Amino acid sequence: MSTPNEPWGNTVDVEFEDDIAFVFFNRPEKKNCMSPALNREMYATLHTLELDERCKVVVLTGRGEAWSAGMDLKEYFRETDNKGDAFKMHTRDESQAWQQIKLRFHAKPTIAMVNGWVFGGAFTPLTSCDLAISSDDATYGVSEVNWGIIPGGNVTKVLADTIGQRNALYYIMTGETFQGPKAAQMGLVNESVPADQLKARVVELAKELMKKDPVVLRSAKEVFKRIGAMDWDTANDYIYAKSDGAILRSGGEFRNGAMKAFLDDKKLKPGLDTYDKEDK
Ligand code: ACO
Ligand code: V55
Repeated sequence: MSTPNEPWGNTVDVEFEDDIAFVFFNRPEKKNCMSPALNREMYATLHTLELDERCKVVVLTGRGEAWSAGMDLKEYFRETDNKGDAFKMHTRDESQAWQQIKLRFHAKPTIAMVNGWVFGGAFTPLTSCDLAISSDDATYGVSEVNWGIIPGGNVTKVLADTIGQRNALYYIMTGETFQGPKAAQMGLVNESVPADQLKARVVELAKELMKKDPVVLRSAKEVFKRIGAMDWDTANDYIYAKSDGAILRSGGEFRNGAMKAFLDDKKLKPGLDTYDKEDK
């Protein structure tokens, strides 16, 4: 049941396992398409998980056959068409808030675990996740053109940034579907694996991320996501500032311990292994 401290439980669900929060799009009967209510619940859920100690990594996945079939054509488009501009813009903001701000810059590492259908607007949360592992049998489609709109919600932007002009325009203009292996080949996801290995591979990856200094991991991804819009000199200065900031905020214990293990104790090869902070 959902409680005031746990804002999920309706259109979004959360399961904790192995220090991972599995966050589910939870409208399986609607192929997990994103309604205004889901967008609000997803924001509240992700925001809450930033401070939840049971969550060291967020895995975003879907209940049932879909990851997410995109925006809800009925509740997000048709039913907001006649409610006035202010309402429409408010609804859009709620979608952008969780997909492009909260998820993209989430305090914890995020992995998309793509279990099924991914259409249209779902490409935005997909690419907002730091990493993505797909099931081979997941089906993707930039289907907007099939029903008469251009890809909005920054779908075109995220496709240009991930799969490049040739692939992006092909799928934007044809609306054809493709499967997990093609998604991996284009760089839309990191890997595609057989459905029965999907969760195990995601858990393995999450555990690798958990070995790192979380403050450093957060700064590293934030820097990557922000520098695209910067010129060379600004990026360099920003990266130094974030680098110093991360050491200050983390206390530098991990970094200094690792240097000692490598330079003094000769028991770590940081090129080959992650420093184990328990192994002093
Ligand atoms: N918006 C609203 N309702 C949806 C959506 C959606 N994006 N996707 C699925 N549903 C609903 C269906 O209307 C249906 O509702 P009902 O049971 O009340 O009739 C229910 O989910 C189940 O869907 P079916 O179509 O019956 O399931 P099926 O397995 O035959 O097909 C598929 C699945 C291929 C995902 C199909 O539902 C579909 O094409 N969905 C739309 C995908 C899409 O183009 N999304 C929009 C992208 S553009 C954007 O996001 C801006
Ligand atoms: C999409 C379109 C939108 C939106 C969110 O194409 C996603 C996907 C046209 O508005 O607000």
